[in-house]
Amino acid sequence: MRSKAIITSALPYANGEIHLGHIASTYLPADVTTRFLKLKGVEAYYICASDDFGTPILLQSEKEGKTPSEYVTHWNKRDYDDFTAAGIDFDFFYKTSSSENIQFVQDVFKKLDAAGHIYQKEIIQFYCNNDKKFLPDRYVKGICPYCKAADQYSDLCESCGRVPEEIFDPRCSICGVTPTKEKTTHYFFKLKNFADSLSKWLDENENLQKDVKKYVQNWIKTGLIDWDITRDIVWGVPIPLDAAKGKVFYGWFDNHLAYISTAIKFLKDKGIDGKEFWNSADIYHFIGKDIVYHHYLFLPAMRLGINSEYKLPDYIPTRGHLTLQGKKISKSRNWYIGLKQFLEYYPADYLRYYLVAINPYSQDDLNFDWNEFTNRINSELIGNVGNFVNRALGFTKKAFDGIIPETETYDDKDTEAENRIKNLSTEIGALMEQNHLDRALKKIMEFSSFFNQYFQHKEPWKKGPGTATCVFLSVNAACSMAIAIFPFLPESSQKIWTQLGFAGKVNENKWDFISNFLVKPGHLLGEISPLFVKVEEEEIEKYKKQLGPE
Ligand code: B3M
Ligand code: ZN
Repeated sequence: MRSKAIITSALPYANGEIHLGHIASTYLPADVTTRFLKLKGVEAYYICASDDFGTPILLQSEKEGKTPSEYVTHWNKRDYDDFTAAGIDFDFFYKTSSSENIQFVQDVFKKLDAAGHIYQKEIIQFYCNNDKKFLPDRYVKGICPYCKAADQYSDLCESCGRVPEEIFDPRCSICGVTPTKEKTTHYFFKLKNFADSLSKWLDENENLQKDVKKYVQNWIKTGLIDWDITRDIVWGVPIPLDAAKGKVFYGWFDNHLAYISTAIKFLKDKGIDGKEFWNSADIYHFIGKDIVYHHYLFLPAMRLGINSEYKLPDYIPTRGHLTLQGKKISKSRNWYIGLKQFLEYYPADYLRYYLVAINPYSQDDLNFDWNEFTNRINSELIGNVGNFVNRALGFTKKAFDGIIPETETYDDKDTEAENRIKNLSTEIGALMEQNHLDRALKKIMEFSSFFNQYFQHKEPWKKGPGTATCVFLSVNAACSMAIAIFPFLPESSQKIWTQLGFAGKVNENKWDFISNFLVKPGHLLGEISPLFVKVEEEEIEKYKKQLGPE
């Protein structure tokens, strides 16, 4: 672990609201990790931006009668607000259409070009004589040549999931007219040049997930294809060549460069040399498994192509997709839960708890199930953590006026409890460093469960010998938990911290303080109240019905 880190998560398209699927695979794991690194004393920054360019966005803004720039400004703000409400705490949230990114992308292109990694080629593209424009990607609709589904985009069939080589019965998606085929000159990035260096980088980087590396290596073996990085549309980063007037870069050429340009801009505003920081930091890019190709091949190849002026990522944590009640999330079929909507029902910490708990560090898909959500929140978060903290603090308040007593001698059970606290920071810390956020959270639950039993076993309400020790250790266990759950459940963590009678913010602590017995004899607790409210089954039934038809 380096003393500096930059964490990014896949940039959300400025094209619609954030839903639970987005949160589960990238934003939440990245947020939890950043909060952890900061507690560890790492100078860590979580950087993100809206992904503003591309054909779908241009098309949608045209449909809504807005300029693309108005359109993305709206979604940039809305997405940021929704993230913030979920406790996703970016250090900086910017946009790929920023002047800084445009400049940076153009510079990178010039360097790649000078190094011989770019070439031109004449290609044939659909052209609409009615709208007088080239029709890339979503501008053409037709019949999928594979599954024969009608009304599919030329770059993706939503019915069978394949990318049609050539769509049948093509139509301009704006006016419905059959397009003609015209010649146009496109710029290509020679991805093929990088087969060996990419393969070497994958081999040598121990921090990348093994299973992902394996199939990426396979792609390299089967042969890489050069990348068409041009679009004949008006919305994008202009290609900085006289001969390329009216052409812009394909969105996947500019968007991941915004990881760097956004970080540099943020650091510059803080008076920090961005390049130096980047190159001495651990670089994390959190992604979902559908964009492995772009992040394990295209992104590193482009960085290699400019002589690793900005170093390649150290970690690309890749997770699976979220399904909803066992079915694929689909916005068009209304089978999704918007983040904003969810947060009107339940606190962000409930969502964060559940989505981390079911989310392993792997590419396996995970499933959001309303009943499971209810059970886990009620029995684990409330029945275990909420119950223990409330019991330990509540009892101390009642029996000792909230003042922590001096300890007496320790019996075996007390010593075991003491050791649990001593070991907690290293135990969970190790799992967090290995990206196993779900296992780390589970360890905290086991810790809480142990202390519930310990408290029950000690029966302090009988006021027998050992009561003071039990109270001292239990309150300190609650304190350890307050810090340990901060990356996962920041709001609840702060509540415990305040109830413990501490002023200030819980994240002013260091991670190691989890094991430091911060609550001393003589300390006075704050006001105690229940941390959580139960999830009611009737409500859940109501929310289930709000999903689209099954
Ligand atoms: N905007 C969203 C996606 O495909 C896309 C990610 C860009 S990351 C540089 O998930
Ligand atoms: Zn047309």
